[in-house]
Amino acid sequence: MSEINTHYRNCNICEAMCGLEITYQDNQILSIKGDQLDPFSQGYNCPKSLALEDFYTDKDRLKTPIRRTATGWEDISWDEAFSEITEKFKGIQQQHGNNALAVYLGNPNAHSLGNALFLKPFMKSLGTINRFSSASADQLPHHVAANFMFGAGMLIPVPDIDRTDFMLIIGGNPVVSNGSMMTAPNVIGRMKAIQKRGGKIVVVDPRRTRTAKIADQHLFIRPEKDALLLLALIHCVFDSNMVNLRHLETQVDGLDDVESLAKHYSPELVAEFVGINATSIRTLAADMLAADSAVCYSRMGASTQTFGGLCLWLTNVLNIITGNFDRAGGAMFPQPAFDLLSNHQPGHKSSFGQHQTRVRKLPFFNGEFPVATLAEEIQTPGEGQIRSVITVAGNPVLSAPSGHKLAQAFAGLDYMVSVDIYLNETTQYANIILPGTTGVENSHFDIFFNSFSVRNTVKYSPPLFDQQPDQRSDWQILKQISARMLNIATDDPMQKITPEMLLDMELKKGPYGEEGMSLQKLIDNPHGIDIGPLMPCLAERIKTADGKVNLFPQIYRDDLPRLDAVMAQPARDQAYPFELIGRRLVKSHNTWTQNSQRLIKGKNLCTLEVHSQDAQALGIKQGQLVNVSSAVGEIVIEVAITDDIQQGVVSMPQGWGHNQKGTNMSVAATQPGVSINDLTDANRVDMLTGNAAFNGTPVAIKAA
Ligand SMILES: Nc1nc2c(c(=O)[nH]1)N[C@H]1C(S)=C(S)[C@@H](COP(=O)(O)OP(=O)(O)OC[C@H]3O[C@@H](n4cnc5c(=O)[nH]c(N)nc54)[C@H](O)[C@@H]3O)O[C@H]1N2
Ligand SMILES: Nc1nc2c(c(=O)[nH]1)N[C@H]1C(S)=C(S)[C@@H](COP(=O)(O)OP(=O)(O)OC[C@H]3O[C@@H](n4cnc5c(=O)[nH]c(N)nc54)[C@H](O)[C@@H]3O)O[C@H]1N2
Ligand code: SF4
Ligand SMILES: [Mo]
Repeated sequence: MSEINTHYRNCNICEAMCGLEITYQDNQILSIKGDQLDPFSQGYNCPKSLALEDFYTDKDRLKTPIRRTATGWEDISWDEAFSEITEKFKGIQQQHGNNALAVYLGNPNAHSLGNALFLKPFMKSLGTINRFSSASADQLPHHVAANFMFGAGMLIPVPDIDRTDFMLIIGGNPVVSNGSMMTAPNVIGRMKAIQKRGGKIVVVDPRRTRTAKIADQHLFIRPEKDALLLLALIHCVFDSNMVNLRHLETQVDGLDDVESLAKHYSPELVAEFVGINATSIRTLAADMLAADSAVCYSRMGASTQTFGGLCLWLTNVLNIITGNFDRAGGAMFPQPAFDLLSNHQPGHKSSFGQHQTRVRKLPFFNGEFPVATLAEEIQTPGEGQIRSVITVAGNPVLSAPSGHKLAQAFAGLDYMVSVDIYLNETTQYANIILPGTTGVENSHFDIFFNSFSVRNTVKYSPPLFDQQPDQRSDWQILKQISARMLNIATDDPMQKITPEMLLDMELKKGPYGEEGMSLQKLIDNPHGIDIGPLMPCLAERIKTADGKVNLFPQIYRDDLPRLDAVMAQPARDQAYPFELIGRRLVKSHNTWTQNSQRLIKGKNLCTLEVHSQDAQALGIKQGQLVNVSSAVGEIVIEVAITDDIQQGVVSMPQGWGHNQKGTNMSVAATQPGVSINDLTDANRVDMLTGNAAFNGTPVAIKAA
């Protein structure tokens, strides 16, 4: 046995980028703790990070390629797998055109240095425009707003949580999720610090979440009415003559147009629909305006709904007109050491709507189509039909809207491949599964989350354990498929490129390159390097052609009649009188961490939260099983009665439903839960952006 060693790395599970201190001996992990010396997370870590050990040792995790046979699965060599896959892909593309092959990219890609760097050439080598990803089940409206207002989809303003005096959180539960599109390790500590310095936090959510419970004020809102609330808040800012663009006075176009629009949406007009009375709306606006600095932060509750596009645009508008943009304590742009915008020319023509999906005509953006359309694009015959799919680190059967229908679509494909570590609800339909290394076996650098971070920091982590000779990392798998698709020889110099080489190049060319930023510098500083708080930088970073913020892009103007129409509709669907929303749990991450015993042990948490008065009216009791149905599906789930949810709204966790035959996640199967996406309807989308609308899915409930 060798001696006990210590390794420092960032956790790769969620967006918070927590620094970890891991002690190990030979190839065994002994302990995982928060790294006190990480300048950003300062010792914080959450219970999920301990499971990095479990994913590493998991007996169910795949280590070599497997191929589906008539009776089960067989191990095959990497070479055989790559040969078969590329031969099949080429055959299908020759016969049906390049776009007959589609790619689905899941969330862990964003947490992987190698995947983030090699997916672009991988896509190019496949030559298809059919890319789908979890982004359109998540944050697409954020990117669309950034694209049209600031000229680049990745130019995302983040709340300066460490300096703000007033934080309005709309549809986010960062105390549980640890923050999203807002990388902020120990977000709970950062929130408490707002209150300690005399600031205030207000949460707008149909559920009294853990975040709402620590906030100074919680306002229950009806699902999917946030755009109306935001318009009313903007109305109040104009109404009280408090518009103040500060240093952006000459840099914002469209202020007058926003003013004429907002005139119409008084708090009195929207109150009934939103479920918040006009006085409370006016007080909320006044509180925000009275604070020295303030920020409105909207997340999943605002983006995964039928008006996600409008919500994220209006959130930016509110921050801008209250003088809380590009300013300490407001919404600010990070300046990451690896700058994804370094090659982005101002005035670059956006790809939004360049193509449309074949069946439903939803827009293409940022290299992809909405995942809500994937099943129909596979199942609808005709020119351009998708016949083959490769999933990379994604589980859309559980994560995409109407996932159960996507399962049927996958079952009918000519050929499917999955790059994944588990035989799960999605990968079971693959002909071949290619398992990459994961977690502590990989090197780590957060390309994306540094771009959404509340502080500019930078950190690289090498792999903790070497990969075994018969293992491949995801990026090696992607590269090998690319090379074979393009018939590139194994000794081609391109084949020698590693993620580290590309990272070093980008760091040197990035904003701190001249100050000596490089991979070596990061290797020499294993706890990470603090660059400092976010700085005003709009003038340098904005990518619109004229360098101005477009406060009222045309696409939103065109979308507003759809919002107005809502106010003319009856509030409830007669057949499906309840509105279903999702919830995240502290100890699970999306669909894939449930094979860790330490994370799933304990009582069943996959329950349907129902308000006590609704339960009484329905005659249902705590712990009872109920049948929940929607326009597309039906599940049976245990009831949890609570008053922490708005009447008429019910909530269940997302990411569950590990009860399917044909999967091999043995621990997850002991506490399988049911899938919320057997109920969510792929036909419900934000028509503007194409993002899935999970929130407010109409459902009916009856005793099972
Ligand atoms: N109803 C509802 N649906 C939702 C949501 C919701 O709130 N409500 N949330 C949405 C959101 S925000 C997201 S991001 C999506 C997530 O959607 P997905 O990305 O499709 O789902 P994940 O559970 O993240 O799936 C990760 C997959 O990657 C595999 N995996 C894990 N680590 C690795 C690795 O290192 N390499 C490889 N190759 N594979 C790996 C896992 O086995 C799993 O199959 O779900 C969305 N779906
Ligand atoms: N523990 C844990 N952490 C995670 C994840 C996880 O699965 N588990 N997933 C990670 C991922 S991929 C992401 S994208 C982030 C998401 O991070 P968050 O957005 O913070 O997470 P959610 O819990 O989905 O928060 C959405 C909130 O919106 C509310 N809501 C639902 N409908 C509406 C509505 O119509 N209007 C309003 N105003 N609110 C509404 C819900 O009640 C919920 O509280 O979390 C990340 N972190
Ligand atoms: S909060 Fe996220 S990044 Fe931090 S330890 Fe937990 S899972 Fe990992
Ligand atoms: Mo996500």
